[in-house]
Amino acid sequence: MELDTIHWYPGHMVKARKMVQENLKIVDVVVELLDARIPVSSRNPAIDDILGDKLRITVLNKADLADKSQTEKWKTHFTRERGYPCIALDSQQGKGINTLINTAQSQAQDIIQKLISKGRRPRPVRLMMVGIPNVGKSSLINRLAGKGSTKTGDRPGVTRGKQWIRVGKGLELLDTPGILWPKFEDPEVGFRLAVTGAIKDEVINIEQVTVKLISLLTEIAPQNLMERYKLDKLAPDPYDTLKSIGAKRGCLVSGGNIDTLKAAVIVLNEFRAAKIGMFTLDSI
Ligand SMILES: Nc1nc2c(ncn2[C@@H]2O[C@H](COP(=O)(O)OP(=O)(O)OP(=O)(O)O)[C@@H](O)[C@H]2O)c(=O)[nH]1
Ligand SMILES: [Mg+2]
Repeated sequence: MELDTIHWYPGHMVKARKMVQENLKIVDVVVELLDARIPVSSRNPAIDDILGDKLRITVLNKADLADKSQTEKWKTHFTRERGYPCIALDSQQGKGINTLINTAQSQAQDIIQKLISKGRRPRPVRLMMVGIPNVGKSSLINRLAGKGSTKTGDRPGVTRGKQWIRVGKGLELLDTPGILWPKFEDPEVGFRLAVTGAIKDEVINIEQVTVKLISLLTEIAPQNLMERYKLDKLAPDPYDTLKSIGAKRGCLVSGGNIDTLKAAVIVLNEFRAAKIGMFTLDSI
């Protein structure tokens, strides 16, 4: 089934990209957040071009929602084949945060050493987050800004008007993350972004996306679907499965018909919360 076209606005992309490029000049390390469930689809395709040879750490965020063995494979891929340190994170619970802090510090060690060898005072390593909407940039910033952190305020001169958050000793973080849009001309990428919540629900057709999701799950994880919704079997047509789920969950409209939109919202939310299972949709 074809999904309706999802629109994005090139104007926004250009503006966001400019802002990232501006901030790139004042940071040492960029933390590139990807959604662990879709490490390819959640990447901005121009990221390599934008970041150039800037030091970079790839974070597979929301790892708590993804397939663990796939996350391991993706970590190896990014670390060995692309040559960036790659860390799996759960920014909601803070799992993996210390590894990120240590990695950032060792990444930028040479930069700080160079300052010292020139007789300058060592300064904290400066970080910036970048990633697509909803990938968890703010959650990660809040996590890092947790206990013991303080806003370091404006720094006139070098970084006019920028707010830095001190993350423990020797590390600080730009408080405004860079938003980079994904590219979803490919309907399959659009589907993966929609189903994981990267695209606002207002601009997607929830029923269509969910029917496609049910079709996918029928193929890759029928047992999970049947167990979650207490179904004895799955129908050949995923729309019929959606109706059965609606019936099980009491999604009815007057006349006894199934409210399929209501059922779709339930399935989509439960999938996003990994209640149906932990899935990685971009497989390696
Ligand atoms: N399960 C889980 N949820 C997460 C994680 N990180 C973020 N979230 C949730 O994902 C949603 C989006 O997180 P934000 O931190 O607001 O994402 P953002 O990248 O700042 O989004 P924008 O500001 O819209 O670009 C929130 O509901 C978070 O609670 C994670 O590691 N695991
Ligand atoms: Mg945010």
